[in-house]
Amino acid sequence: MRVAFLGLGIMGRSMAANLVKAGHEVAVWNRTPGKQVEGARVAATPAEAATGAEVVWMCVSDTQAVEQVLFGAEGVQNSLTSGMTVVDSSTISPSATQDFAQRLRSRGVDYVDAPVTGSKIGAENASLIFIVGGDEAVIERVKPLFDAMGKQVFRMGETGKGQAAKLVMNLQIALIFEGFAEALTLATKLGVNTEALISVVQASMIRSGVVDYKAPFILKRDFSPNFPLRLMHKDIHLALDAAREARVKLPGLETVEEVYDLASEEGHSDLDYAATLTLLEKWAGVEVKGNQN
Ligand code: NA7
Repeated sequence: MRVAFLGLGIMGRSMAANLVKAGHEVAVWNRTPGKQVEGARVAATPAEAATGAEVVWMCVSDTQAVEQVLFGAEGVQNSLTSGMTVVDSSTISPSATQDFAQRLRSRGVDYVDAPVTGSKIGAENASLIFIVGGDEAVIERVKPLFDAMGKQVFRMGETGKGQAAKLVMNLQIALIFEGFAEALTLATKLGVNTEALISVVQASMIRSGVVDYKAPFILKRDFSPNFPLRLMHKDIHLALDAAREARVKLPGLETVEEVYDLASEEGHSDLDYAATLTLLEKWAGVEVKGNQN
């Protein structure tokens, strides 16, 4: 298929590379020039990338970025053709998603929200899970592209439902990780061996994929970003905004938001969200260690 891929960040770059690998004809664009993907044409603007494309796929940071890429002066809106499909793998506001979809539909363009879970490693290995909202027939049409970048597609309902589901997924990741980080901090203060604790956690009913993913990095004290803290912080805000719109109270997430506020003030925004642990460690006066360090 002819695809325009917009946004070559941690996720987008590997996703576009996997489209090229699967034999699709890919044009890429990134806001800051200089980023490229081997085998793809580099475009100067979103509009130029989208010219002649059957599918426009976005993976940019937030709601405002998606709006600019679509409707900005050099945005995709200048190259829309009837029958085109726009897919958004950024994690953004569900209500803004519905608005963008409506504006594009009025021009004969289909819209699918397809945020992902799987972080950097999932993007690199083409093992992402897509959490999708949109028309079934449209989703089926772009299936070869989903297959090239991921391992599973879950349709959650109509447009916006993919984003809504993604927000509540990340709500859980943030809370589960906070629980794990608080447990490691208290355990260290109480003199419990970290690796022994992780073994018993993973053998018990509280075992978790979040712990599987994050424990090796924590044991190495490697807080380089797989999923940057600033993006999880954004998703916490999006979930709290959606909760306010729906008049739902989320006291756990409100508390975790404060931890992310403080971690950002400490300058940890570009580290992995696992770096929230370092804040707990600082307050407790301990450092969580593996057996090797
Ligand atoms: P990154 O690595 O922070 O990449 C973000 C990308 O978004 C990057 O290409 C940015 O371009 C681009 N961006 C940011 N703001 C804008 C605006 N205003 N206009 C156009 N492009 C923009 O994030 P990830 O790849 O980890 O994640 C991407 C999404 O998936 C995000 O929603 C996550 O929550 C899930 P830059 O290179 O900075 O010019």
